Parts: sequence; structure tokens; C-alpha cells
Amino acid sequence: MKSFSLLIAFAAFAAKASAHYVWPNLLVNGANTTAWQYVRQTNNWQDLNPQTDVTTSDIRCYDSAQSGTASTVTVAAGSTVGFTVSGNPSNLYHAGVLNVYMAKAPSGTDVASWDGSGTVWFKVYQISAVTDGGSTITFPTTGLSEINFTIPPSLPSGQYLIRTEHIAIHSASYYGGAQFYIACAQVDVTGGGSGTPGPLVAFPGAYTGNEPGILINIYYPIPTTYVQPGPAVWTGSGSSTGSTTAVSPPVTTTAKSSSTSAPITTVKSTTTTAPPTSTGTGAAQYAQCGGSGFSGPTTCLSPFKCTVVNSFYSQCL
Ligand SMILES: *[C@@H]1O[C@H](CO)[C@@H](O)[C@H](O)[C@H]1NC(C)=O
Ligand SMILES: *[C@@H]1O[C@H](CO)[C@@H](O)[C@H](O)[C@H]1NC(C)=O
Ligand SMILES: [Cu+2]
Repeated sequence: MKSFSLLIAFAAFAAKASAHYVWPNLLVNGANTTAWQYVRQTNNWQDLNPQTDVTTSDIRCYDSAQSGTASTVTVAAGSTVGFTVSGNPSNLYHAGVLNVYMAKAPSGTDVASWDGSGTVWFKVYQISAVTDGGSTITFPTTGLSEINFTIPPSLPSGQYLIRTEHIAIHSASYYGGAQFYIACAQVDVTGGGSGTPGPLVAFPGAYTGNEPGILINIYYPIPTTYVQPGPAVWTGSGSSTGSTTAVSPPVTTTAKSSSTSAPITTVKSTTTTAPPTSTGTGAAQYAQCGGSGFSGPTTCLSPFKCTVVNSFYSQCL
């Protein structure tokens, strides 16, 4: 028993020392940008270590020692924006889940000098874990070297922080064990709409650290369900009712990819169509709709499209 726990301790230490990452590059409609140009340089830009304290103001942008270094980039509402992963290796290596939040700088405030405090953050994108009642749990973010999401077309114009967050839960069975890989970008959204983003949360405040999706043993017993941390994704238009949370249909695969990069898919730019109103049959927005071993519905409710995230996961976007 003793050697077993020593082995666990060593494995945790080894993971800590070698396999971390940061988010230095913003992607704007598929175009790469310079490292830490529009993304605020994070305190861990060299050591790559995660933030593990959900109560610190550094759970927000993790930039307390680096503030004031980023520029602000103009993006049209409806654009595809993303972040690339840099580390050792340069992908989301740890088992974990992803959230992307945005917050609007108060009017008259330059986002470059705004700290993002207050109950101002809403979620615009997530990639959760996939469970099947206790046989397997899989993490579709594993191996991604970049992530993309769409600036909601109905988002009001103005300056925003975009906060990306990978919550690594490979050693999260004790309080403080979850690892938060976070970064904030500065954007000026143009051509927006008149939506009312929500629900709103604060950082710190959004998480206590005791959430079932943050304080979790993913190995034994295998979780029967996974609850994504944070509020529901705001999908545009009025305030979210929380009814669009992705469901997790059964999967049969247990395979994990550690190095496969995401397949190149055709770039979709600025699709400023009518506000999403789900009609017909198929999977809901953000639900899984494909991937190796997936056996659920492979079509999406209109107007969402089944989009390949990686070989294990396609999602209605
Ligand atoms: C992100 O978007 C870029 C271009 O916009 C594309 O090349 C890349 O495959 C996308 N990545 C994912 C994971 O969807
Ligand atoms: C963006 O540029 C960085 C180097 O600054 C590179 O590491 C990364 O792979 C690039 N990402 C894409 C999607 O081109
Ligand atoms: Cu790590």
C-alpha cells in the first residue's frame, strides 16, 4: 500500500513538472497572431504552471505580475475566434474540460486597463466530458492544440475580455487538485446586436472548488455523469434560460489521443445569419453529434451544424 501511494505521488509530481501549457496566441477568423499580442501575458508564461486557487483574483486572467502588455484587436460579431496552446507538449494534454467566458468593459473604460472584476462574465463556449453511466469517461479536449468559438452575432458592440479556461482534472480528487489553465484576450467587437448576455458570474466567485466537476476522481469509481463547471452557455439573443446545456449521449470508446492534432476543416468566416432558433429534430447546440465510437444522433437541430472537433468528438455548433 505504501509503495502504491508513493507511486501515485511520484506520478502526480512528474505530471506537474512536465506537462503544462499556456494560451499565448489569439486566432481571428483563422489568422494567427503573435504570442501575447492580444492575449494578456500570464504569470506562468515561462514556468507554464497552472492556477489552482479559485479564490484568488488571479483565477480571472492570471496576469497580476504582467498587466498592461496586450493590445486590443477588432473583431466583427459572428467571427470565429480561437486560442492556440503552447507547452510541453503543445496541446491540451491533461484530461479536462474547457470553458470560454466573455466580459464587457464598462462604457468609457479601455479594456486594456480593465481588470474584469465584478459579476460581469458570461459563458460563450464549452467542451465538456462525455460519460455513459459509469463505464467510461472521455475528454474531447484531449490533444487539441487550439480551440475556436463564435462571437455571438447578437453580442452588443464594445470592448470585451475573452477568458479561455482549461480545467485539468487528472488529479482533482482532493480540494485544490484541479488545474486551471487560463488566459484573457482583449477584443473590440463591432457590428454587434442587442442581445442580453447571461447568466453572469464573477471571478473569483464562479467556483468554490467543491463543484462536482472540479472536485472529482475521474478514475475510480468512473463517474456516471459529469457536471460542467460554471453557468449555462449564452447562445445569443435574450438572457440564457440554461435550457441549452449539452447532453452527453453514450459512447463506447475508451481510446485517448495524446498527440493527434485536430483535423483541418474548412474555415467558416462571419456567418451572420438570423438568430439561432432550434427547429426540427437532431442534437441540441453544443451536444455531441459524432466521433469515434459515438452512437447517438449525428444530425443537429437547425440551424446548428455538426462540426468535427477531433476524431473523438463532433459537436453541434
Ligand atoms: C480552428 O479554426 C481554424 C481556422 O479558423 C482551423 O484551421 C482549425 O482547424 C480550427 N480548429 C478546431 C479545433 O476547430
Ligand atoms: C500560431 O503561432 C504560434 C507561434 O507564435 C505557433 O506556435 C502556433 O502553432 C500557431 N498556431 C496556428 C494555428 O497557426
Ligand atoms: Cu501539467
